[in-house]
Amino acid sequence: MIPKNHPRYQSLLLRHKIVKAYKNGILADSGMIAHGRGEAFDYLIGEKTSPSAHKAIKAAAATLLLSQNPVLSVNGNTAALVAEEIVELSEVLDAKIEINLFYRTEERIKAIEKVLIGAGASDIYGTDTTNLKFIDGIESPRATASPQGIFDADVVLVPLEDGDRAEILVQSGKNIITIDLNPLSRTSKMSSISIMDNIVRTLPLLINESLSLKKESKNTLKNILINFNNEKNLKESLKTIEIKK
Ligand code: PTJ
Repeated sequence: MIPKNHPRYQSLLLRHKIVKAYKNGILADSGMIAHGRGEAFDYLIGEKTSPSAHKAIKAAAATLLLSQNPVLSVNGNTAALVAEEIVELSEVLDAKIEINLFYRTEERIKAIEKVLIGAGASDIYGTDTTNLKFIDGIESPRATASPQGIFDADVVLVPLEDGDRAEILVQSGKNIITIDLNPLSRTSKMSSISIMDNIVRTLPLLINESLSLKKESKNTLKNILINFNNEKNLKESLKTIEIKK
C-alpha cells in the first residue's frame, strides 16, 4: 500500500502496476527495464507534457483522423499502463487494436487479450497465430501482422517500441506514430510522428485532441500536418531535457 502523501506517489503507483502486470504474465521481464529507462527520461523532462509533445499529439490526432485504416499496436507495457485509454481511443477514432509483442508467447498474448477485453475491447487483432502475415525485413516476432490490421494499415500507433519495426513500417509507406520518452531512440528518430512523453499522460490528451479535431474539416486536419515537422519538433523535445542541480 503506497501512502497517498508520498512525494513520489504517482511514480510509485505506476511501478506497482508494472510489477503487478509482470506477476500476471502481461509484461515481459524486459518490460520492467524499459519502464525504468522511461522513468529516468521522465525525471529529466520534469514529469510533464512539453509544448513540443502537445504539438506532436495534435499532429498524431489529425493523422489518425485522416487515416483509412488506423491501428493501435499494443505491447505488454501499454496493456499494463493504459488498457482502458487504448480502448477509449479506438472507439473515438474507430481504430483497430492489435496485440504485437517483441517477446511473443501464446501465454502473454492471452493475458493481454484478457486485460483488453476487461477494459471493454471487443475485436482484438493479432491473437490468432494461424492467421498472421509477416512484415519483410523484421527479424523479431514483432514482424507478425494481422492481414486486416497492421498489415493493411495506413497509420499505426506504436508506443514503447525498441526500434526494429518502426523504420521498416515507415519504409513500407505507413505513417508511424510513436510515444517514447527517449527522444534519441531509433523509434523516435525513424517514426513519422514522435511523441516524447509518458504514455500515461499522452493517452488522455490524445483522446481529448481526437474528440475536438473530429469536428474539424479534412482541410483543417491536413493544414495541421503541413505545419508539423517531426525532425524539428523532436529537436525541440530534446531541449526540454534539463539537468538541474
Ligand atoms: O511487450 P513486448 O514483448 O513487446 O516488449 C516490450 C518492451 C518495452 C520490453 C520492448 O519493446 C523493449 O525492450 O523496448 P525498449 O527498447 O526498452 O524501448 C522502450 C522505450 O519506451 C524506451 O525508449 C523507454 O524510454 C520508453 N518508455 C518506457 N516507459 C515509457 C516509455 N515511453 C513512454 N511512456 C512510458 N511510460
